[in-house]
Order: sequence, then structure tokens, then C-alpha cells
Amino acid sequence: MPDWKKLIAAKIAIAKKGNQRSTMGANERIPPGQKQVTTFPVLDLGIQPDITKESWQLRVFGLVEKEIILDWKSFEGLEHITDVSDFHCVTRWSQLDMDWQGVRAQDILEMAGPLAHAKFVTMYGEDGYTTNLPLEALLDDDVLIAHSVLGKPLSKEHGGPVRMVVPKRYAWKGAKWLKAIELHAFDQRGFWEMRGYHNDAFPFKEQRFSEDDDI
Ligand SMILES: Nc1nc2c(c(=O)[nH]1)N[C@H]1C(S)=C(S)[C@@H](COP(=O)(O)O)O[C@H]1N2
Ligand SMILES: [Mo]
Repeated sequence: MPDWKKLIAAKIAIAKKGNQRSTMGANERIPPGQKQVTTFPVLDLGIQPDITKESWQLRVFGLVEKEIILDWKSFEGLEHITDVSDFHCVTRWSQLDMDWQGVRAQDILEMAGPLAHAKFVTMYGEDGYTTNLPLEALLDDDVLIAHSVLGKPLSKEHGGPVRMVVPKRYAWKGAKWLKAIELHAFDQRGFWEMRGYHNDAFPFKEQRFSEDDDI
């Protein structure tokens, strides 16, 4: 069961953060080239795998001290938080104030113990999808391994039972139907990154395609 005391404390912290955010106009929160939506569109590769809580597992492997495999029960036992963030898809829609609930990616990575030379990660979805990031990007407080949003458990089309969210990057950096995280010494491009999407994917820098790569 979630630790309710912590859950409530986290919610209060978010409410406060929300107040701070409200001083910022919605326009300033919409990155260049994006339009605000309130519909939460679905984007996938045409496959929406059927995964139940009972069958779901998350493996953290590669350059770690101890490979771990979490099942739903052990995932539920971890500290759960809510983080409200904005969701920016490279196909030019943004949805504001998404109240993701889940476990911080940093907590799960810590359980596996990244080795000193682990610098990059690949995140795997059950549908064969992959996406890559520097390990450091996953250690931010707002990066969640999420099971709920908009007050409900994640639906199948949005990656349920469990997906990643990386609010500072375009939404393709968050794998739906998350099944594994692999740590590497060197960067390995994921599904879209191999097909011309930008490796870094910062919405406010409008890093959509790799011709805009800094390298
Ligand atoms: N496993 C998996 N994760 C994925 C994708 C996918 O096709 N498969 N699409 C990505 C893209 S391009 C986006 S914009 C977001 C969309 O999330 P949504 O369908 O919940 O809006 O999921 C990302 N994560
Ligand atoms: Mo996307």
C-alpha cells in the first residue's frame, strides 16, 4: 500500500507548486510551435499491448550493481508521489497540468545501483518501442514511472498499467507499457531517434528533428 502520509505531503507540495505556476500565463508554458489541447490524444505504433497488473514486470539491467525485476506488488510498496507537469508532443500538441502519479524513476534506479560508468539509458515498451536519454535526465524529481493521470489509472491506450513521463522533454521520451530500463556507458538511439527525431528533444529549444542536433 502507498504510504498515505507521504502521499498527502506530496500532494500539498504540489498544490503549492500549482499556486506558483498560476502566476505564469498558459502562453509562456506552451513551447514554440505547439498548440494547447485538452483532449489527451493517443500516439503509438499501431500496437496497444494487453498488460495486466498481474502480468506486468519492470526490469532494470545493464550497468547496475544488482539487476532488479519489480512486479506490481513490489512497485505498489514504493513511495508514490503526484507530480503536475505539462505534456508536449512533437506532433505539436501540448496538454497542461497533467497530474501524473507514480514512483520517481530515481528511486527505482537507486534500487538497482547504477555503476559509475553508466551514463545513458534505453527505455523499452512492451510494443517493441524504445527511447534513449542520459541517465542524469532520469534523476530529475519530476521523472515518474507512472500508473495514473487525470485522477484515473492509466488506460491501455496511454500506456497502462505503467509508463514513463519525462516532462522536460517531448513526450516521445516517455515509453508507454514500460517493461525495462537498460543502463549503458554509451548512448544508443531509440526508435524515433534512429528515424530522424532529435536526440535531446527539449520542447523549449524546439528540438524536433536531428538536423537540429547540436552535434
Ligand atoms: N511504448 C510506446 N511508448 C510511446 C510511444 C509508442 O508508440 N510506444 N509513442 C510515444 C510518443 S511519440 C508520444 S507523443 C507519447 C504519446 O503518449 P499518449 O499516447 O499517452 O498521448 O508516447 C510515447 N511513448
Ligand atoms: Mo509523439
